[in-house]
Amino acid sequence: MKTISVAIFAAVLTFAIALPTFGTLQSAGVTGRLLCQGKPYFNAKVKLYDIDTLDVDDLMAEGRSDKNGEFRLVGNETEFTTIDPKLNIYHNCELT
Ligand SMILES: [Ca+2]
Repeated sequence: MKTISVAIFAAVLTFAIALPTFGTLQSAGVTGRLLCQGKPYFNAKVKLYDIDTLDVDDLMAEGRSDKNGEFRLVGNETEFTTIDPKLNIYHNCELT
């Protein structure tokens, strides 16, 4: 009985690891310019994710805004269903 339990566990693990290799490779990109109180916002961290409902969102790309406040991200993800991109912007710009 103990041998059978180990075999089942190994099969489930293999399926979970093999799963991301199926599906369709999809891409998403975003470009933008960040301003803080009308001035270019330099060095803000930006991250492009694919929102997942059953597990942690997938990070597809990350970067920082340049001296003009501009950024550009392009990333890929393999999914069975259509990817659901989201952009996170990390900044310290305070609106007054
Ligand atoms: Ca995903």
